[in-house]
Amino acid sequence: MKNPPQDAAAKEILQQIAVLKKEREAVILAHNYQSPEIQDLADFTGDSLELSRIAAKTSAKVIVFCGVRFMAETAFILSPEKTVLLPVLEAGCTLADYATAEQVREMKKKHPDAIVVTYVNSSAEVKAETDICCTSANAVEIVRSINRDRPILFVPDYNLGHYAAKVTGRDLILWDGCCPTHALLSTFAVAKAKKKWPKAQVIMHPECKAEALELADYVGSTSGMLKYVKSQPTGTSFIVGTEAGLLHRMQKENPDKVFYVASEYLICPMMKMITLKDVKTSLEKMQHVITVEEDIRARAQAAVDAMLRYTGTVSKQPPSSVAETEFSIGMEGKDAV
Ligand code: CIZ
Repeated sequence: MKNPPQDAAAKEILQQIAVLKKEREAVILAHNYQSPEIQDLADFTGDSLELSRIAAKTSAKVIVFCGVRFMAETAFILSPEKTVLLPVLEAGCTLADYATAEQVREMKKKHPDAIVVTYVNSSAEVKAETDICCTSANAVEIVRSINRDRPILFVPDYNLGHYAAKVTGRDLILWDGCCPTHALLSTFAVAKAKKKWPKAQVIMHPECKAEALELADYVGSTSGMLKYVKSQPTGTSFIVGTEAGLLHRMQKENPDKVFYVASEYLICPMMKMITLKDVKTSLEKMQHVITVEEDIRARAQAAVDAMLRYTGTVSKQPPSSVAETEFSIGMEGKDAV
């Protein structure tokens, strides 16, 4: 049951946020994994690719990024003239922490011909060592677009890399990192959910382990899953194998369908750190400002822009001082990077 005093308090905070947002000329972006109240408050909700595009295009002076640190960093990388705020500084990403710039440089020495493809779930320093970034929405497309005679080092998510390798038939050099939330989803848990809801389709995120993905009817990013469920007939039910925050948006946009989370453990503690009060305080005190040192930012921007160019959007920044990467000549497919 709802608690009326709490509702009144939340309403008051929401009003204060609306006033502050106007004063600061701010836009609020929320990742699909954020808590329902944060998703409902945001101007835009999406995956990291969609939010990167919005961050690159918005005319707002301040971006309040309700997500985790690498996402706020990416927004700053694309829009250094804006103030990017991360309401909770401790909201990090365990997957991103699996790779340091130093480790990537070491791997590049071992594989000097390799194209470095880095998942956006990575630090700015790691992006700066990268040829082209990808998200879970375009990892397959990006890998497929690289000339077959070039080896590919895929950083830092083993499972996403493994999935992209399987779909494209490419032999990738994989990094030993993972998202603990997704990697913990076992085949046992998925099989149990299937037994409980036998008519439901199983949709899963490619950060899950390969053996669990074998049980899926559809594999895709959060935006891919949202599109997929929309395309299915009224009354369809789904077992959802990704962070539970996505179910809020799925149910809101598809009231005619039924969603079950594949496991009660599909909760990323980092993604759940930001509260309404944090957003208000963030706008009030203009905290926590996320910046990236210029040399690193410019190199990271080249890698993010390479991805955005490939998927049809470039950041508004003037071309970075970083030279076009030589592999661009070797790209196959549509607009070569
Ligand atoms: O790319 C993203 O935003 C992540 C972390 C997951 C997804 O599939 O949206």
